[in-house]
Amino acid sequence: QAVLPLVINTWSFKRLALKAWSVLRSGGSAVDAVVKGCAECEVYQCDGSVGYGGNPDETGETTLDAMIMNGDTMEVGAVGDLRRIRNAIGVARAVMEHTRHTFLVGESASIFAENMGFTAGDLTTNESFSIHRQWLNGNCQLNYRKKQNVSPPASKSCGPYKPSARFQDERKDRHIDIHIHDTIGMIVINQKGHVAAGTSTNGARHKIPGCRSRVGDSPIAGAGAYADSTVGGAVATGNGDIMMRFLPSFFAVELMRQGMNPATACETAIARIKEHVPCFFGALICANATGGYGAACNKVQGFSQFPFMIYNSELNSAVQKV
Ligand code: SD4
Repeated sequence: QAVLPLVINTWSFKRLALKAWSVLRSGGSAVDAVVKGCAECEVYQCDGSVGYGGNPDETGETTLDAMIMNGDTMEVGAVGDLRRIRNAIGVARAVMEHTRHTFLVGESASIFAENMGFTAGDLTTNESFSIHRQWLNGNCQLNYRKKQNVSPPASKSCGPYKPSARFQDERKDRHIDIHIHDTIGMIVINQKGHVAAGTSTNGARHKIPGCRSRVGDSPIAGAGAYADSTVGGAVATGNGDIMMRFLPSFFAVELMRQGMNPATACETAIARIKEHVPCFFGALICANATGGYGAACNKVQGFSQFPFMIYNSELNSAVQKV
């Protein structure tokens, strides 16, 4: 028997599960619930990894990635490297509902948002400023091979980057600090079985900025999130530079389509990545259209269980699970 509606989100942030549930209760759609749930995290800067003022890029600017997918229509709206606008998932929704496009990035996304009436402002805070200063003083060595004979940069950038054999090796299995890396991902299935899934994040800390911007997995359909109302939905968090190559959310939904239960679908999709990149940091949550759910993570760096929030009609409140 179906246990619907269902709200499920990555990590142990309760306020967005409560928000999404209240949106459903007041007659909102699954898309409304995901968008308003994730927006709650953008406002409250969950963990510093969502919304303004977190994970600055290597020039110190915070930029945002987000997407929303409607599992009834298979429409997607997404933004990557969004600047100046706090409500990234709202802009993603506007892309889905007001354009014939799927994914806007960088300045185009920001200008589109401004034209749609989203408030623009500086996404930097004292905290993100000081994270950036500390990184510059530490030689910018987190994401790139250490440059030879270079003192801490006075400039705002750590580039240019020259690929080297060593750099290629590191890329295959790069160690990423899990504490600088989170995405809010949410799946909502309403009473009628309509599925929506979405994500919002400020991405990886100290990513490459500007015209060569790094965009993570979170706004990519099938990587960060996927929804199909005939099957269910999935959302991912973790090292997007690795995870986007395997489209884990799409893969998990397709496994559920073949009859796999959500927990096993999550584990199988994580295991596929692990075959190629054993130490990647990442997790996936899945839900099927009858309200079954599960989660899996790659057990590395002392990260043995993945916390997520669940709210359904049986629990009748938002409960943290692992
Ligand atoms: C990214 N996947 O941009 C995002 C960040 C994240 O847990 O989820 N970290 O790579």
